[in-house]
Amino acid sequence: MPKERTLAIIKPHLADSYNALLDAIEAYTEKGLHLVEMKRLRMSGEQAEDFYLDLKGKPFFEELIMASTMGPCIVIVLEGEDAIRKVREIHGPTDPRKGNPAIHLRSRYGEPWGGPRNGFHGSDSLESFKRECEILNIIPIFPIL
Ligand code: RTP
Ligand code: MG
Repeated sequence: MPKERTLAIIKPHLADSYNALLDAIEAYTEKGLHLVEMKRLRMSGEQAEDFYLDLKGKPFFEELIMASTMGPCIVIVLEGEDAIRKVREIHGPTDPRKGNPAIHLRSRYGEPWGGPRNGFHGSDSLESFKRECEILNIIPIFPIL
């Protein structure tokens, strides 16, 4: 299986937690993924609305934008075989209560169902990865060999 890249984000409410960051990096690298880039940035309202465009109109949309822009987040570009699926599996279900804290980062660190405050984002496809990098001005520097 060829290598691919994906974007993981530690959301602002969790971005000051070194435990969460170190735990996440350990979980990603244990699955054979490599860190390509890591950046701390604060999304503007415009960037967040664009990032979550497919969810516009949902009842939690405003809260999601607020939670995404309240402070800096940590953006991590990961590379490896099956990276997109692996990262989403490591994060666990959207609702942290539906996962297992011993296995899933969201269930370990996300707030009990607060929608936007589940702690982690992972790209759901290569197209989403590229789109998200563009919105956040991330240029993964090395081309995949
Ligand atoms: P993500 O994109 O952040 O990795 O999460 P996901 O694929 O598991 O879920 P998605 O449907 O893409 O939703 C994006 C983020 O919106 C918030 N959300 N709240 N209250 C709700 O029902 C609800 N549904 C989604 C979550 O913060 C989710 O990560
Ligand atoms: Mg998603």
